[in-house]
Amino acid sequence: MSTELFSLAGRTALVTGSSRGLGNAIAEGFAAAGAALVLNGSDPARLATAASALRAKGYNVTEAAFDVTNESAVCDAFAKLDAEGVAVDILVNNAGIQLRKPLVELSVAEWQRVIDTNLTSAFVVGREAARRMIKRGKGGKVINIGSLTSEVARATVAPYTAAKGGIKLLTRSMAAEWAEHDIQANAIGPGYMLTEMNKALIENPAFDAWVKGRTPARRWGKPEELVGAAVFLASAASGYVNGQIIYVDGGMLAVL
Ligand code: GCO
Repeated sequence: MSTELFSLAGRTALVTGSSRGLGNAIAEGFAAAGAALVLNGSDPARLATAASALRAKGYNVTEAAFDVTNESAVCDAFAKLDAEGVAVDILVNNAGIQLRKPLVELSVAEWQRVIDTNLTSAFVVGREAARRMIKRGKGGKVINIGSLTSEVARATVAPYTAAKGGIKLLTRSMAAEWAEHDIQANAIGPGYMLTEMNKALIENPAFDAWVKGRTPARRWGKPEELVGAAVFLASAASGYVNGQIIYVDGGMLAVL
């Protein structure tokens, strides 16, 4: 079997929230598979640093600094890419935040900020990308980043869980409407990964022990361990895969 099946050569991938963490790891994996990159982040300085690091490795990187929760900023960013002749073939809706707080202490504003960042943004950015993919008539790929909390809940992360549960069914909704345009919409559900967002958990001995005990692999996941699933879903190898979520979680969801 040719590895061409997994090549992203000639494709352009936009990964939201790709200045660091899971998004940056996925973006670098795409570049190594041949894709040109559109990196996104809300902090222009951090985005520029991330872009420089990838360019230093010889990769083709465009920077798109925009806040995924701001619809007009998203639309302006896509209009700018249009003007620059940058056509997004692969979209990864990765941008997300975490807020750990009991429901009874949560404000509506705090709830809304998580929902807007982790779920609504995937709809808005996905809509803008899909409009262009459909118009171009060459198909495309949408990969939404879910979570273990797309399936199960953990106390104190309710807005994140509600958003990630929504991501699972938004992915299926995207598949329902866009598959006929040869756009495959799927998701990846990372397990407990070694990221900045999880720093407080990683550094908490009791939580660290819980993750290692609860996960069959007996360890946290590394961001680069998402690259295989991401490249699969971004490549021709997944041309007949729609509406699925692939868990990269060391087996945590598979066991009690
Ligand atoms: C938490 C973590 C989780 C992980 C991940 C698990 O507070 O429980 O942040 O949400 O980040 O989403 O799949």
